[in-house]
Amino acid sequence: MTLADLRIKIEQHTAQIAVIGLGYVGLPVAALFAEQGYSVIGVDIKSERAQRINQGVSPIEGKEPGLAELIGRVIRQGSLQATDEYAKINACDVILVDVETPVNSAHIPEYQALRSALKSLGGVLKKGALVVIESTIMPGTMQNIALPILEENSKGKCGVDFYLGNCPERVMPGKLLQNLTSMSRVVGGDTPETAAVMQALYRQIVQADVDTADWITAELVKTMENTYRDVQIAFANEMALICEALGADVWRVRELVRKSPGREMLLPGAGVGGHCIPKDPWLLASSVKGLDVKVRLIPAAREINSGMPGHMLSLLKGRLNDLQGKRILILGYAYLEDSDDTRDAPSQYFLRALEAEGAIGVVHDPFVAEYAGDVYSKAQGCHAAVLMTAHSEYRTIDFHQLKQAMQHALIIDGRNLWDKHAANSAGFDVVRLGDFSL
Ligand code: SAJ
Repeated sequence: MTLADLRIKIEQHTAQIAVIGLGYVGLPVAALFAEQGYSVIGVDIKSERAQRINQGVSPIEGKEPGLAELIGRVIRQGSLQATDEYAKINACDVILVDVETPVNSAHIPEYQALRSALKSLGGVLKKGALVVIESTIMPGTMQNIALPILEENSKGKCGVDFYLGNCPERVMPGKLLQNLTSMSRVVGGDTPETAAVMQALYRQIVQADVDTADWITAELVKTMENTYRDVQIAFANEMALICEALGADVWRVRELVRKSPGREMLLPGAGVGGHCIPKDPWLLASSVKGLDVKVRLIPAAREINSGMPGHMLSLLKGRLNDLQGKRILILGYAYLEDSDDTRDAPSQYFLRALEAEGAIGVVHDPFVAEYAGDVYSKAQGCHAAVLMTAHSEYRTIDFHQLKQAMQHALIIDGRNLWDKHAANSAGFDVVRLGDFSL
């Protein structure tokens, strides 16, 4: 099959599509192509996950508007089926790869899942098929890892026997379907002709720009956009530390800085968590390891942001000094407000540091089942309340009721959620991150 043949099948919706990895990226994208009338086969090594999907049940946690209904619909229509067997995708014309790409403790991606998926795919790859890697990868991965693994295992040649592209995902928990259909995408092809066919494919589900590029450009866009955000947040955090040292209020300073055009200063906070922002800067930095370029800003920003949970501990110790045996209420365990996603959450690091000081962390989070419940009951006997995640529920907390429950009226606000004076008037001593103004 030539690229021209493939393009026709894509435009006629007769192309058979496979999606490898049915997680929070792969499953929604499989369902969206199935909804467009394509026959889609999802592959996941977790057979119980495949079974649940075949029963029309979404295994994706958290509130994802429209996703469960969409999965149920396309399963009932028979346009989506899930399996744990790679053999079932040997007739597919397009294969999307959505497996995880974590980094190790040295911040290097080892790609176990990606290597295994591409090795298995290579063994069943149909001649003339298009393979698109959607996972976030280190720039250079397409050329140095994906290409050789696929050529070796398919015994074919890229650009002759199969085509290979990179289309980085841009999803966010809580808005998976909305993001997949409304955010622009970059499609990097082994050749401009491949990129053009990828553009035709993604235009079937994306109502935003689909921009063509080469591999390295597509790889750089995704890792760079998240590194940009990490550096921006680190700037805000360092400004908070400066304001504390100078006895100023970073929140007031930030408000006035933002009045200057082009100064969209982001928010200081108790830390930076999630599945993308803490990881992607390391993917970008690793791409130039050993090359003649000094990467200083990226690791420095990572050091500032990953140091924020520790800074929250120092704010606490500044008031309680000895934490041994103290009960500390931790408000928020998810990494993001009004989300149940706890991946790489700052609260995990804060809790560990707290326990290392001999304190007892009492965690509350309305979105995380094991920590949900009545916040005032959790506050019973606590010596301080530390706000780590700005869940909306906390905005309207009753300071008087909270004070009654607690043994000591101390609040550390890591997200500028509360009006300091309201908490003061309820009798609380309030320490707000970045605000040492009198
Ligand atoms: N955070 C701050 N200060 C800020 C913004 C965020 O401390 O000003 C913290 C959050 O509390 C959280 C972490 O950073 O712990 C990440 O927050 P995020 O708003 O960046 O949310 P994510 O992790 O879901 O990032 C996603 C990314 N989207 C994709 O990878 C497709 C990112 O590129 C988006 O910019 C971001 O959502 C977004 O704009 O919401």
